[in-house]
Amino acid sequence: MKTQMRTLDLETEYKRLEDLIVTSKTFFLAGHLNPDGDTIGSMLAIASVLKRLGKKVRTFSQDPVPENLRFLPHVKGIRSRPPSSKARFDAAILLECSNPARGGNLEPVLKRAAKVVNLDHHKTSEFYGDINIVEPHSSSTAEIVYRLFYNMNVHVTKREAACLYTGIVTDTGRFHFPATSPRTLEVASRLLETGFKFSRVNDLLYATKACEGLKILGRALESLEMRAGGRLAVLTLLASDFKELGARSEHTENVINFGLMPPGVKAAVMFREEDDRIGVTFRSRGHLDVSAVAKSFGGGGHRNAAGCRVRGSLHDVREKIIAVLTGLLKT
Ligand SMILES: [Mn+2]
Repeated sequence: MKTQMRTLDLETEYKRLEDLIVTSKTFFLAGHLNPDGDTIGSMLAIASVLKRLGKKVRTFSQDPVPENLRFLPHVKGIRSRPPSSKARFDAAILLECSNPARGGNLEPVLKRAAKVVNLDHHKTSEFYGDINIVEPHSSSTAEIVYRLFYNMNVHVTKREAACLYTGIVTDTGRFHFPATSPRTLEVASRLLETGFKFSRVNDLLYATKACEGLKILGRALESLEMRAGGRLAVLTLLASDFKELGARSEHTENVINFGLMPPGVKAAVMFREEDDRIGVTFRSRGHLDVSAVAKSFGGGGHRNAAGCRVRGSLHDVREKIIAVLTGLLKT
């Protein structure tokens, strides 16, 4: 692995990856920790195409695939155990990993791989691969993978289309976020033309939720408080809420986004009372940088989406963080 200049010609990199695919026989595919729809969808689509081309493929995710993605074809083939120390691959393709550590403990297998490929759309990518296809303006890695298949004249099957569509629709928040481009919609349209069960995929992704998840959402919404003159929404979940409803913190995914819904809200914060800490999730609109707040409490994230876990009582942590956010919202 060597670090390369960011000025690499993208077309050349695509061509080099195509050549690598043609000349290689064994592939290792890995995504990032806490995998999402884009990581898993892209991985499964590439694995399927490679297998159709007669290649041997090993798919790997150190963390388990989230429950709502387990309907994807061949998802059970994704292993959480790293390959043995004897396993050697002609190519290792990393999806959505700004650096190899994002994929977990991949160092041993990457060292033994003849070539490492970095396929990503995050602008923080470190160009660690022998081949780097990094497109920060792409809505998703799935959109990049579609372009690769298109360049290779690969006909996309219904199942592969369902995987790539899942990547695009989840990463764009259902074609909602600013990274959604005319090209994104064009790719989605081409995928739809394959005739995969579009409505069924949407149903499984967006209209299916565990009872515990629904109940904890209800509890969180009931707790909604408006602060900072209506510019800050606060959601609070107690340890007793989780216990009573049989819910776990994974059931609270996306709950924070409801906090941004009341008109006039600039930021939302959710507090979860956990065993020894308070889990805090932030969302904001526009220029308000909640990652800076999260960072000052030992966490991190993006400008508009961040989180941290803080020691202390719910009351103290809550008041401290609300005070900081209220201060920021005054300016
Ligand atoms: Mn992505």
